[in-house]
Amino acid sequence: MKTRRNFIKISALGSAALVTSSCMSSEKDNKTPVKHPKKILKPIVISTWRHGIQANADAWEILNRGGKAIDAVEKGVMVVESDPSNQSVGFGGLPDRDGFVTLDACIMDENNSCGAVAFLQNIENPIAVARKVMDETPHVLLVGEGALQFAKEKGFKTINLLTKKSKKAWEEWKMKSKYTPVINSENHDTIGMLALDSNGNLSGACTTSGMAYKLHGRVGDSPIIGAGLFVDNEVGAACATGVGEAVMRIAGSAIVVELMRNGMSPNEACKTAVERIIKKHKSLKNLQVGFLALNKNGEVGGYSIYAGFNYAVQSETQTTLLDAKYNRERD
Ligand code: SD4
Repeated sequence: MKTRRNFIKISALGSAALVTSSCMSSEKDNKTPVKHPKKILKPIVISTWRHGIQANADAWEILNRGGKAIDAVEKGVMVVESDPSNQSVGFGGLPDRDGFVTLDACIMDENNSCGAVAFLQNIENPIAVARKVMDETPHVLLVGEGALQFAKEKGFKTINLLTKKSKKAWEEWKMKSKYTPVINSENHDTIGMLALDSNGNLSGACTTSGMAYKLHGRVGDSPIIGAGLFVDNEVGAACATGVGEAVMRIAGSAIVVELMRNGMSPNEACKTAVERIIKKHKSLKNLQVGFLALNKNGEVGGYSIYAGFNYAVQSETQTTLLDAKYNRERD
């Protein structure tokens, strides 16, 4: 593991502190107000949860030397995919109810190009396969055996993704679970990452082993463009974490971007999307969802149903973990 950067925890700062806001001032004659454009905070990278701190650090190495957002987000999330101690993403992820670790990932750049893989097994870095789908095929999404075959053709090595620790957790789950997948608001922590590079271009990546002990074959929101991730270089980017079924039902990340297009701040857009999920579900028991957003000015925001969602921010001036605002405390 690489050395972590100096790290300052700042709670619930919100986007305001990150960007110099627009101001009105007077021309020489003191009559005509001139609107100064917002100072754009770039480059900047943000990602979901505490594991985003290290991921941001890796992405920052690219952004800080003037590299592209798409390369930064791919490299950034790979560090979490490859970390065996992380049981919700990539290698070491918790398996489905039959003991298979199945991975979902997608990536999207400033040209609306995108690539994704779903239900992919035995590959350590699904995001890199998604990038190849984007760059080297006319398609957006490959799944299962076909995705694996494609990865092998592109030279990816196969490995066993199920670590001893995750196998043990699964065996314990089997003893008490009666083979029934349960939605548990703690058993899924995707990494979604959004970046704005020094050229002002946005990209995003999202990767996960999905909900622990899910039905074999289940695919969540994370590889679905518009649900787990969406980027529109004219407006902003968004990603989601939490119960993927709820995110897919409202096309979550696409909605967040559209709300920003209509003038909302990243925080307001995430909040409005969460409120839509709340409205559409009769029961919110264990239904944790969090959205993260970044706009063209480098403003960031996050919002979740329940308290507890946080996200990491890295810019020239900040290395922080922010607690997202939320709708309610846990039941
Ligand atoms: C899924 N959304 O598979 C993913 C899991 C997750 O934070 O995000 N966790 O439903």
